[in-house]
Amino acid sequence: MRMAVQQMGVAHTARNLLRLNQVDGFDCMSCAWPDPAPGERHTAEFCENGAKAVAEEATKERVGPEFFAAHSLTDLAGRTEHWLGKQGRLTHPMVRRAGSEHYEPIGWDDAFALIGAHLNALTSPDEALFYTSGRTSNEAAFLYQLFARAYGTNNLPDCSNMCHESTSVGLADTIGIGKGSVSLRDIHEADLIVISGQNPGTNHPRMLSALEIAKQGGARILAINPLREAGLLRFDNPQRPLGLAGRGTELADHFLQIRSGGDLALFQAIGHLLLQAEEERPGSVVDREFIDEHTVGYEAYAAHVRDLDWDEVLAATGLTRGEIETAARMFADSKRIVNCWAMGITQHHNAVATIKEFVNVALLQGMIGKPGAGLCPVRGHSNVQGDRTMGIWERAPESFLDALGAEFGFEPPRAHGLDAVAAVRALRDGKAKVFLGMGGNFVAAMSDTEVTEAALRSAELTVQISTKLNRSHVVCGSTALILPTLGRTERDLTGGTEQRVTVEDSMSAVHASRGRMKPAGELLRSEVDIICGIARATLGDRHGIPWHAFAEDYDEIRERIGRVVPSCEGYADKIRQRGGFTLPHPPRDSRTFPTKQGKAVFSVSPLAAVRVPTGRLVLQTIRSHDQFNTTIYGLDDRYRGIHSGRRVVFISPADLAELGFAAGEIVNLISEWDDGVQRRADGFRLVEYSTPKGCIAAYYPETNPLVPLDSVALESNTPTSKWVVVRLERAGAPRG
Ligand SMILES: Nc1nc2c(c(=O)[nH]1)N[C@H]1C(S)=C(S)[C@@H](COP(=O)(O)OP(=O)(O)OC[C@H]3O[C@@H](n4cnc5c(=O)[nH]c(N)nc54)[C@H](O)[C@@H]3O)O[C@H]1N2
Ligand SMILES: Nc1nc2c(c(=O)[nH]1)N[C@H]1C(S)=C(S)[C@@H](COP(=O)(O)OP(=O)(O)OC[C@H]3O[C@@H](n4cnc5c(=O)[nH]c(N)nc54)[C@H](O)[C@@H]3O)O[C@H]1N2
Ligand SMILES: [Mo]
Repeated sequence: MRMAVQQMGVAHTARNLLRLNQVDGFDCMSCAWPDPAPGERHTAEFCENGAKAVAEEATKERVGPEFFAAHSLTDLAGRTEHWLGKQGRLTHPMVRRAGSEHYEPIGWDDAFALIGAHLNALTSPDEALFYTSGRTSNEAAFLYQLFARAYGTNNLPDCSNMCHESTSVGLADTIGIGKGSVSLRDIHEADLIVISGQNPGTNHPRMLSALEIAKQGGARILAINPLREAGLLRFDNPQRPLGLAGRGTELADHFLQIRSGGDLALFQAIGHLLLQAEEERPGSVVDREFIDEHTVGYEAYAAHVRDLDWDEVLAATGLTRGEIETAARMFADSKRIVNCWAMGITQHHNAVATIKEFVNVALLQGMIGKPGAGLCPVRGHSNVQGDRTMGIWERAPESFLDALGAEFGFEPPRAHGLDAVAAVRALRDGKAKVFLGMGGNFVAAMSDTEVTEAALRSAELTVQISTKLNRSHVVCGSTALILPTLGRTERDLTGGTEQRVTVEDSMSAVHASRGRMKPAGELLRSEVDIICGIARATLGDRHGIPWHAFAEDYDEIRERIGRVVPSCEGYADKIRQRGGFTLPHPPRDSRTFPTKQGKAVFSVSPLAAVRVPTGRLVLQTIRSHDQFNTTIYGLDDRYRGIHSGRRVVFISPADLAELGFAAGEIVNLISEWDDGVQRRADGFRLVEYSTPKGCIAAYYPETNPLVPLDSVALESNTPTSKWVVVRLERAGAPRG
């Protein structure tokens, strides 16, 4: 509340927060956790971090032409992400002309014409990149991919490439759809909830309410994490005033303090133990009927995990056999298991294989497509799942492209486009020249900051459609545009009527979102309006796409979504229903698995613990309680006991002793990657912390300079933000 009132004032705070996640209000932009059914919502259906996200957007501070006249690009490039974000909302379209040290105002039509001229001058449409961050509405996302494809490219990298891409790949291969298979009700009804690689207390606080309901119904919770995250172990429900004062619910019944990257080994061991338990008590653990009817590959999987190398498992996980056996017993004794995960799983080299291992264990026990059970990847950005549904995907399926082409009368490009990592390489190598960012902060969010910054600086044109100032405006192409846009909280009067947009949450529920606040400036335009402006200036009447009509009435866009996007028939009508509707999910709805094989797929992955050379540590890069991705709300991380600073490294007492450092010392981090490039991040304070030996943690984005561009997850190409091998150097020691 303190942060909200400081930024928005008291009246705005009250008005805004009470509309958060209400049926007729706006969707919270702080995470993709679903809302309860319309009749079951609280008056205050938001969390502390949702309130901070709203306050950040509804701030009274403004960044206009005077600001840019006063601050050169060199000046701004020296500021922190925290400082940039705190300057306030962007209010004017601004241009940086080639060679200039300053942004200056530009009219909307001139800005659109400038973009159109650059795009039309490219040798090939594949020299342009159309990035999307997951806050973008379904309507804007649908038009953005339509525009990119009508222009001629599938280059649609998005934040998902750095986030849950490993989930999308792993689930699509095994269950036939890259989305989670549970509803909120399933969480409430589960008897075991497994939470791996996720810090819900900070990043999905409303999930804790669901966990609390489950616990009251008798569910047990198994938490798997290198860190003893506060929200996992104990929780005071802030929605219940009494909960705040009390000790709260003890959440986790069993906690496995696993080594980074050890989850694949752990889940193979659990599979092994479940098969063993089944042999001892036939018919009690493994769901034979489900396996026979709905899966392929069981025999090969069973043979693989029966032959388990326990030494490798113990080395990879850092756990004892007893701890793993306790966890396996929890699986064996449960009838309804929900398995949740987030970035601690997806941002590893072996992420896709790990997720397939989650699927293996779920299939073994038949935990898909029945009440109280399923797979629950917890998405990050509030509409990242919806954007993908709408076609923001560099590898959209042929069937989607066919439907798009048929609806709009053009032949979409068929070659796969570039993802986030490939986009940086293309800019670096001079193969891409124009970068458009629909939201987000690509420069700060991407790995290998120095490489990414140089790549963006080499662009001929960068365009950022944004609400707030960030590093991607400051580290820009020779010509650069900032196009200020409305946020979720704001009234959208595009076309002269009050418009609303739609979003999809982590559990495939789609619903409307409508802001009511006065926009931060008179010149702001909606994302939809801006895309239509750019499209008209670039394509003119090409293909006869009615950009003007789309911007006049978003129902026109929804009509087209209904005709192009699978399972969205009648979209415009369906989203008028109170609370929206839920997209079909064949495995969840009917135990049908739309894979190549027509069944759910057991898979076999090799198990080998990765040994890190002595004196080296594995760094994971995480979020503090006071940030949203690259937006830094404040410099504290209350739950981890950190105040007034972000350049800290969490390290175990054992590593401190072995490496000869003392808590409180300042160190530099040097990344070890075999390509001859020195990657370093200097000036971090060592904080003694409970984390497995050899595994350290520090905040993102400050540590992104350490993540090599080529260090990616197999198959999904996601940067390995949770696995960076580093060494520590005493600050002040000679470099080299
Ligand atoms: N307030 C707030 N909310 C947010 C965001 C935010 O920045 N702020 N970001 C949003 C976005 S885009 C996303 S993707 C989500 C991110 O939500 P999270 O995934 O919860 O975010 P991280 O901070 O990356 O936390 C990763 C967790 O995984 C653990 N971990 C790391 N490595 C391993 C491992 O090898 N095994 C296991 N089992 N655990 C591991 C870490 O200790 C940490 O607890 O949150 C969304 N919500
Ligand atoms: N090292 C490391 N790197 C990571 C991660 C990690 O854990 N470790 N996590 C990765 C993950 S999970 C993700 S999702 C990415 C995030 O990558 P991004 O999504 O690109 O980054 P954000 O910080 O969420 O973007 C914030 C900016 O979005 C703009 N914005 C906010 N609201 C709106 C809106 O409504 N409309 C528009 N048009 N713009 C808006 C504001 O200008 C703000 O500055 O980062 C990834 N990078
Ligand atoms: Mo994310």
